[in-house]
Amino acid sequence: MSFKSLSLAAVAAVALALPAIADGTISVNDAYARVATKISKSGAAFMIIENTGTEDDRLVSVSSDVAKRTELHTHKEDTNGNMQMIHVEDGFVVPAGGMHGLARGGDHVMFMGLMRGLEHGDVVTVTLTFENAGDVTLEVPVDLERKPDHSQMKHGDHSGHDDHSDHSGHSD
Ligand SMILES: [Cu+2]
Repeated sequence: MSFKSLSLAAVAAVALALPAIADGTISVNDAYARVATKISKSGAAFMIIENTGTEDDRLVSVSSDVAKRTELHTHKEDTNGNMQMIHVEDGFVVPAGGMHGLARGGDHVMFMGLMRGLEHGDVVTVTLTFENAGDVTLEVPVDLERKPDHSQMKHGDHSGHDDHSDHSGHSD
């Protein structure tokens, strides 16, 4: 009996811990958004996009009602060695059976002209549009405590803060 309730609890815990949005072939993990300050007019979001399908897919655009414009960006070094952000019109390929990471210093979702100030713990709704999978809408928590980290696939690395509220209740 206690064994059964224990395993049920374990199942529930796993379900709650799943941040992924799946449409069958695309799942998004470890999404978070950042702003430099509470009054910043721009911000960015990062995540791991996984393609479990058998065909390559492509993230072609992104939208959000949190900003006047939301674009797919990357960082490129210019001829003077300065890092510049550029709008990637072609989007990002997510290979079949593979993943594409959006991370600080690299590819990212860019919010330009934020409609409101974002604070740690806020949640923004972002819709990713894929060439094959279509729209994937996710609730992205604003996480201002996350350190830049190039090994984001490493799990069990959440630094003890627990401000994940209930992210159910999509607006559409
Ligand atoms: Cu950008």
